[in-house]
Amino acid sequence: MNEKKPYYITTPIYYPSGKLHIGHAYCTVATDAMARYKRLQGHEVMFLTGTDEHGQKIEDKAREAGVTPQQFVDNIVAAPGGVLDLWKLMNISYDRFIRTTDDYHVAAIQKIFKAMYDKGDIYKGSYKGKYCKPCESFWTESQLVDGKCPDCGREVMDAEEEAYFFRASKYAGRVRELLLNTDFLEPRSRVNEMVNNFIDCEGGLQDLCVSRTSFTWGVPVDFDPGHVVYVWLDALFNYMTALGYQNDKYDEVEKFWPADVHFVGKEIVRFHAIYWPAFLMSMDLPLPKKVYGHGWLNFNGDKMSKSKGNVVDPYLLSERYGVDALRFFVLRTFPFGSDGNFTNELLIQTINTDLANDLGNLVSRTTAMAEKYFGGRLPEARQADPALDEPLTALVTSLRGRYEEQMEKFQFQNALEEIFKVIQRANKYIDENAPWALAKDMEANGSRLAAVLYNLLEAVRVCAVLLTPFMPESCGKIFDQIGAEEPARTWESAAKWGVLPAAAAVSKGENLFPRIDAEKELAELERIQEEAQKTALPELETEPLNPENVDFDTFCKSDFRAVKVKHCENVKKSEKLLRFTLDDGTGTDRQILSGIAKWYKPEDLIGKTLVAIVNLPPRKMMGLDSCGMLISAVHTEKGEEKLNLLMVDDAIPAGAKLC
Ligand code: ME8
Repeated sequence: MNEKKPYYITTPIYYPSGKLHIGHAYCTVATDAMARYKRLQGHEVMFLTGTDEHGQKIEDKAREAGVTPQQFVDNIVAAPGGVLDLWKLMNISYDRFIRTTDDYHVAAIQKIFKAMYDKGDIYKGSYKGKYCKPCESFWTESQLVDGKCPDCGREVMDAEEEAYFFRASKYAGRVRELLLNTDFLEPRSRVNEMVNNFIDCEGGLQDLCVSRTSFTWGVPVDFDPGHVVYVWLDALFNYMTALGYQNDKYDEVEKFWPADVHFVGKEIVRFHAIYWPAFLMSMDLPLPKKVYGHGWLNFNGDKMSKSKGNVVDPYLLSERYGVDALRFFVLRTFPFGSDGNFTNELLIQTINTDLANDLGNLVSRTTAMAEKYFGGRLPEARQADPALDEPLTALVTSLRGRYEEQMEKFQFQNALEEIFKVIQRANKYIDENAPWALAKDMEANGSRLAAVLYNLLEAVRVCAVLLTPFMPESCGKIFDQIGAEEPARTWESAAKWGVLPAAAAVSKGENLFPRIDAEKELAELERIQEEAQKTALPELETEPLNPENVDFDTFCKSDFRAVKVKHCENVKKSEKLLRFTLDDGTGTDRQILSGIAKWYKPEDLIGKTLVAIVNLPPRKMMGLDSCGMLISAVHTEKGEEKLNLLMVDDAIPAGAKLC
């Protein structure tokens, strides 16, 4: 065993741009379980998390909120219900929390940027390309997917500005080797995607734009005012500045670098698996041992997103079922490397099956029987029955090895599966030995009954030791109930049998995982989540302005006219379409079909003066010609699409041109 060997593990540092949801908590809970597991093994662990506070998105949000960017991020990081609060609630045992606005980090980034510049790995050029504002990512034309951001699928805009570039191309060969010929990036399935899309693509790995001049909320490039350091360069180096790299605040680079593993979500694997090693190569620094790209948690099959109002609130769920149940659920149910689909049904089913039925029952039955039959203290005399006992003891004593194998591969789901096989086996052992039947004749069977209960307590103990990284609080309570003092809670003790003293004080405590009435609870959850969705959704949302210019001559070609509604009716067999007969001032009726039946009754529109574009080519809809388009205003209110036809003063004559 690597007694006290330092172990360094990190989460991504979060954008404090809004409330964190269960997807964010997923990675941090996984990192926490891993950190606790390593501590249990005896390693000296550094678990780093933090917040990534610079960039245009934060600057924009702060402006919208009418506060400075610093006030904005402070409010989300440190305020009640903020990031620090959530980690406290989720029992996250981080050792260090970095904020990229911390002075020591900012100064270190300036030094790093300058060093790369002096080396010639950062040079000044002009940036021309596409920019995705929400992702703060630059893209070349060829990287776009259907003209949109390949990460988030949103519109990108043209961008051109003087900028510094990082010579990523210089390191392409080394990064390619690293990805293809080592275990640096896992799961392995992510390697080809990285190499094919970003290195072996047309034009090879592009140099990366690493400074911006169009906003100011970032680490200033100290030798060139007006430039701020690109957020990803700033953010990635947090993993080293938090140890003291290029600063005096800490002095732990020697001890903890290179990191044992960076856990990151799949959409940011690109930054961690390509640019991060390239930056480190440029600075002649050792590379982290591993980057692990985990999957996403979706909700009811859909990507969680604030704008859809379908984010799952970890506060709400922890309050209802307990933090441990939630921590357990996300790691027990979804394979860490793949996407998972979070549903309320699955959550409740897992709590009921694994925690209430299997684990909860095992603990409460065992402790209740120890109390009932022996007043909570088992007698020394215990009569073994190898044929009945050994299948259980063998499974328990070999559990740690199987668990460790899975934990080392970050296969939390499988590690937990191994534990639950033992729990299920132990429940079966109760049925096989029928302690209640033995108890009928204590004189004859007392020592056999003591052996059965002792074996069960030992099985519970070993499972609780190995479950501790996942459910620290509940396991503490289990230890108390079975009378397991510190030596019986250790990693070493988890591979041994017979560690609990015979006379340990066992007491049936509170029911750790009460069974949930699924039907009632699901209905309640749905109601709460719908309610929350309504309040989470913005009152009013409008489409972002189109960043693309249209030239004036093209615009002038569009012929907008005032038109009067002579007749209007629903189109047969169509739920959406209304058929308008319009006076457009020419003396000949114009027919336009419009998909607005959801918002208007035909009779309410007769006689109104509307606006239409009249020189669009005719289109057939439901077998009818539509000659033009009515103009309406669209927006979203509380997630619901709203439409208002543009109506103008009735004094405006039909056919009047709008210009
Ligand atoms: O990416 N399921 O920050 P972030 C699983 N600041 N993981 C999810 C998720 C979901 N539904 N939604 C988000 C950033 N995440 C950068 C990191 S590191 C130097 C800089 C994960 O707040 C996401 O994949 O947008 C990412 O790993 C993490 O939450 C933080 O996302």
